Amino acid sequence: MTEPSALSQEAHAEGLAAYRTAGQQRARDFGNRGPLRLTDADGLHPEILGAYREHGYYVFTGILDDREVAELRHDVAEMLARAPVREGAETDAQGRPALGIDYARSPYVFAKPLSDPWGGTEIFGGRHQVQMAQPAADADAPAEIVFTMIAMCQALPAGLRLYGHPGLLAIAASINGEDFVPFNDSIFVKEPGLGGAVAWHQDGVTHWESPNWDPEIHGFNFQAQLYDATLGNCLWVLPGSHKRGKIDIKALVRENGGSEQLPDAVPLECAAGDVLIINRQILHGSFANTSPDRRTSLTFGFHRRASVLGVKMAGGLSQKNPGQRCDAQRIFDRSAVIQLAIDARHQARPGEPRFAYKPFAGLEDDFRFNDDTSERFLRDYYVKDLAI
Ligand SMILES: O=C(O)CCC(=O)C(=O)O
Repeated sequence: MTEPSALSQEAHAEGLAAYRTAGQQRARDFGNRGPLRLTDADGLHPEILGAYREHGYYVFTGILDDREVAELRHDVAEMLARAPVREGAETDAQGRPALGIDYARSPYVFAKPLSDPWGGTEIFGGRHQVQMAQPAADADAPAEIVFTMIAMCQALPAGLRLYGHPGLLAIAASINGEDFVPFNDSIFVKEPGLGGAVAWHQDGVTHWESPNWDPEIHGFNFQAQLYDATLGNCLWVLPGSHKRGKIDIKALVRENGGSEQLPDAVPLECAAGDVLIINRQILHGSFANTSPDRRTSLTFGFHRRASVLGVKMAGGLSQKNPGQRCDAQRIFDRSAVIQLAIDARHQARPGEPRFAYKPFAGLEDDFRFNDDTSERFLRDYYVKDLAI
């Protein structure tokens, strides 16, 4: 049995207060945020692309309209309500069959409230090298909470439509090329007084020692915010660290007197409807949510095709059998989710311009979103995530 944490939630929040305020000022100095601006050719504006490439992140403000935010909140609430009562259970809190019992893999990842389940472990290649502080949860808190959820495109109708967002896909094409391919998705659920920490880490497993390594070889993630991501609960990044290669995080923490409050990092505060992007190689993490505010972040990423083709797949949230070599068929099948998402979005928002996804040019009619294509390409799509 583990000892209960001696750190109260109040002490945890107070201990971070000065660091947060200083970080907020640094973030303001960087800027690196604003509305999406595209060129006449529908590419990301070169100023934004340059800022992203330089610092490894960017916050796009006001990307999702109120309707989209409301639909996503509704669907996420429904998914949470349908979670199994505990890990491995077959029914939800209302006794209904839990969502995902017929999925290839349960979409729910559980953890102890306010814990850092990956920090200091070997999970995901040991990338979360140092565990964050784990404050004590309230005495009446549940023994375990939903920490993150996968299968966004299958489980959430609005999540699939988000995946087909023309502005976001234009960003993906500008960064990774018009033949860009998917990575994976996960929804971070950070309820006040319950949501856990994600230890400082760099994503990416495969290419650190590749002869053709470069700062963008492990792709990037979007993070769409369904509620304001506040100073007390948001994601933090160390600007520019995506260019430094693999960082010895243990040494960084040691040199920082053992403190997880890494110097020079910045908090990525967002309003509901903002969507941030982070280079997967940037050093990033988040603290246990001892704030009064909920954060729900839909996280999904994209790669360059050349980063995954012929490459052995790494483990990941959705990957049971890492080590398979990624071929063109796997890329095609997994990328079909993008094309179905574009069509699902078009059906719901016929007046909005549709993104033209180059790898499916000419195949649009075969990849309309309907029962047949859902069964063929959406069911358990995440087992084909392109994890590197
Ligand atoms: O949003 C968070 O708190 C963690 C996100 C993260 O670690 C990731 O996307 O890799």
